[in-house]
Formats: sequence, C-alpha cells, structure tokens
Amino acid sequence: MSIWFTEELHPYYRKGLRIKRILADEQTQYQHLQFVETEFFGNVMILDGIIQLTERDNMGYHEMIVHVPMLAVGQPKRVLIVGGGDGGSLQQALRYPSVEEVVICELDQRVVDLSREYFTASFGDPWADPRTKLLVRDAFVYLEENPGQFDVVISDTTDPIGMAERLFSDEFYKLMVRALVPGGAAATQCEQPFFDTALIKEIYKSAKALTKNPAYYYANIPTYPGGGIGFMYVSDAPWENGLKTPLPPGINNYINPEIHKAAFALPEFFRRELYG
Ligand code: SPD
Repeated sequence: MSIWFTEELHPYYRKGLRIKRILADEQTQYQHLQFVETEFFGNVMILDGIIQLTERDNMGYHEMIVHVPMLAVGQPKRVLIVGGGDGGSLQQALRYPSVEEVVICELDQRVVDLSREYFTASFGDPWADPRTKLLVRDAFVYLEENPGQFDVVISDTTDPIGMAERLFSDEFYKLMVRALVPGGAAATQCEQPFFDTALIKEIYKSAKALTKNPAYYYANIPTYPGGGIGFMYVSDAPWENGLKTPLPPGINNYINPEIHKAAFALPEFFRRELYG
C-alpha cells in the first residue's frame, strides 16, 4: 500500500511524496505541525500542509541562505536567525570559528522540540552549542528592540501566509537592515521566480531602497514548488566579496565556489523583471 502526501501551496500546482510513516502530528499554539518519514527524502517537516524541509535536500536551502551573507561579511561574530526552529540554518552558522553568538528567534517552541527529536541525524544538536541563544518570541518585535546588533541576519521563514506575511513586508526589511552593523549582510527566504515574480519584485524594490547591493539568488531543492527557491541578499557590501572568503570548516553538500557564483545568474525573463 502506498500513502502519499500531496502539497498544494498554489491552487494550480501539486507535488507529492511517498510516506513510510507519520512520526508526529499536532496542532501547536500557532500551526499544524507534522513530521513524516518518507521513502526517498528521509524525515520531513510539514507546517500547515507545506513542506518546510527534508533530510535529503535541505542542504541547498540552508547552505545557501547562511553562507552567502556570512562569506560576504568575512568574519561574522553575531548572527540573528529569524524563524529557523528546525536548526538547519543554526547548524551552518555555527561552523564559523569567528561566530560568538547566534540568536535564534523562533515563535513556536514545538518546532524546536520536535526538530531536535527527528532531525538530530542530519543536524546534530546545534541547540546545545554554548553560542546558541534561543528566544521563543516574535522576531518582528525583537528586531524593533535591537537595532545595530548583528553582522548577519538570516530570515529563515515559512511562506508569506498568515502571520508570516509581515516577514515579507517593506516594514520588516527596514527593521532587518536597521538590525545590521555597518558592513553587515542579510539573506531572506524569497520564494520562487516563476510563481512569485510580483512579490519578489516588491521585495527587491524595498531592498534596493535600503541598501546599495541587494541581489537575488537561487538554489535547487526538489521538494519545493518548481524544484527550487530563491533568496534575497541584502547589504551595502557586494555579494561578490564572499567569493574571496574560504568556506568554513566542515563538509559542504551543496555550496562550492562555482555554485556560489552561478546562483546569482538568473533566467532572462526574471532578470529583466527584477533588474530591468
Ligand atoms: N514553500 C516552502 C518554503 C519553505 C521555507 N522555509 C524552510 C525552512 C527551513 N529551515
């Protein structure tokens, strides 16, 4: 017998994963949280019916959202992760010997608890690192209260639906840029060029008004709609600065210098929409 999980983020597009068993299924204070074991992609976290990450293909997402801004800064010391309760971005940020503290602002404690249970094989236990500071609170409010604090901010969020919608707003980008030290860099989960062109254009406009060198880049993740997802790099420092910085100690499964550079090459229809 086969059981399929089908995701329908967009009303005109579906994708499915074959499931071996359901590991957890609960309604938290904020969302419907599920962990399933799948046939090919390992353990998978699903929030409100949308795949957030799989053990098999999360590396394209976490390595790219973290290392691109970190490498551009060079020697980042203080990092803020907005969301990211699964621990994947945290694990990557902690690879840098220069990092003294990673503040992770996650709204839902249950995401952290269950990720610690089901993703340890992939991420180890970055939560036990003494440099990790978990704040179970609203990142928007935290940003309002903490200007000029961080070398790098990573916005590792769900899709812009419900409460997460404001994490894609001009107001959020203003607060995020204000939270950076001079020369700092941010990267945000910034959706899919085919499905979300208009939203990404709006976000680029905000980023361009706030910083000198924003740029959009892309990674292949087979379990996300369209087989991938993009990120907005937001900084006064050009992303190319990062090409001169060596990757941190540890194993990379997605990023290498060629991928780093190529990720910023965009299909022509989208390049024209974004950059004119
Ligand atoms: N459409 C799915 C987008 C998921 C983005 N969030 C991923 C969280 C991984 N840490």
